[in-house]
Amino acid sequence: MGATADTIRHDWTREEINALFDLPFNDLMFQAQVVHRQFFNPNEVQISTLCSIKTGACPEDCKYCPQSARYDTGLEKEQLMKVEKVVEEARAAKNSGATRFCMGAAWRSPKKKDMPYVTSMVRQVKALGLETCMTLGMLKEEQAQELAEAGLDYYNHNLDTSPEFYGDIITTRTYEDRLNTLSNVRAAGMKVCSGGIVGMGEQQKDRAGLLHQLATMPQHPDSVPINMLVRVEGTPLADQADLDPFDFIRTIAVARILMPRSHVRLSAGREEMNEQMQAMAFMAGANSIFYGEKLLTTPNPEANKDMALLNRLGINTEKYEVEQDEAEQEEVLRQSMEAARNDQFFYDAAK
Ligand code: SAM
Ligand code: DTB
Ligand code: SF4
Repeated sequence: MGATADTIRHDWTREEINALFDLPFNDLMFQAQVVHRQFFNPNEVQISTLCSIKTGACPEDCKYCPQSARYDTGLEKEQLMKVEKVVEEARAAKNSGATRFCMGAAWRSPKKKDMPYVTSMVRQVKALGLETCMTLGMLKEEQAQELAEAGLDYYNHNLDTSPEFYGDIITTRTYEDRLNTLSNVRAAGMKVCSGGIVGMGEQQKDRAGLLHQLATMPQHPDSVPINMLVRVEGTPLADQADLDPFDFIRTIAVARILMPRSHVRLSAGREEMNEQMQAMAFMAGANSIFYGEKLLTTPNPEANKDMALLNRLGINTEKYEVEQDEAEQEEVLRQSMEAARNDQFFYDAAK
């Protein structure tokens, strides 16, 4: 059933997806490798660095999340980070080898007053020659357009799990809300990053249900993060039982087969995985990682350990080509910083 460029399917059925999950492990891995090699260089991974631009005190009740105001996880709540500080972190991420900078905010959705700041972050981070990604919660059509106009490359908004299991995890926003945000992001012309979390007590049919939703979208998400639950003390899922590591790898392999052209990200949870398991995830078709010592609020493997692992596996990092040279990028950065200072001036004056 080898997929080719003109046989990318959007009509996968739940039965077909369940059948992939039920394959003997080696058969599933083989199929995933065959598909992976048709669409990607199997020895290349894309690397993204995360930055929490607004931490904690989130009004939503996602049971896995250390940033929800409803659970006491000992997290200091913070204001929206200053644009200059974000740019500084983006520069450091670039210098340590990341090609995409993902900015996350613990919001239900951005408020009107936040938009000039976040669009200014996008312009300035982009001017450094990095790809930009944001995850700010739900977006209305106009907000998606504003971000797209600022040049945002990717928007991350996860479906998290199957429609059936979703209500056990989040009650403050619906599955439909999430699908609406994703279609607003697509309509605005940005790339979609959407995936989910495994290890929350869901069943295999829920992992199949999540991938079914993603793989039957009119256009597959360009990037599909598969997170393994990071169990954080104080959250309702803190004592969730271990997930069988092979079930995690199966989820990656099935995602690879269903969405051959998408980057599948071996996302949160690597701190708990040994190197063999990470290597197996790459064999199953994962070709992107979060890189840098911290995810949003929880630890991630050290950058030099990751580089050492990639070296040992003969895996190179994917390049991101920008059209401008360094001098032109610096000039764009200077101009956008100046524009940002003006925005700030008008914002402060209007307060
Ligand atoms: N507040 C925004 C939202 O939820 O849309 C953006 C930030 S939120 C932290 C982004 C994603 O991180 C969530 O959708 C979830 O998939 C993932 N996430 C959060 N906490 C996690 C955890 N403990 N383990 C694994 N993934 C997690
Ligand atoms: C995604 O799918 N995983 C990232 C990113 N998108 C924003 C977040 C993982 C968060 C893990 C828990 C934390 O560090 O707070
Ligand atoms: Fe808030 Fe996002 Fe965490 Fe849910 S996942 S509590 S929306 S920060």
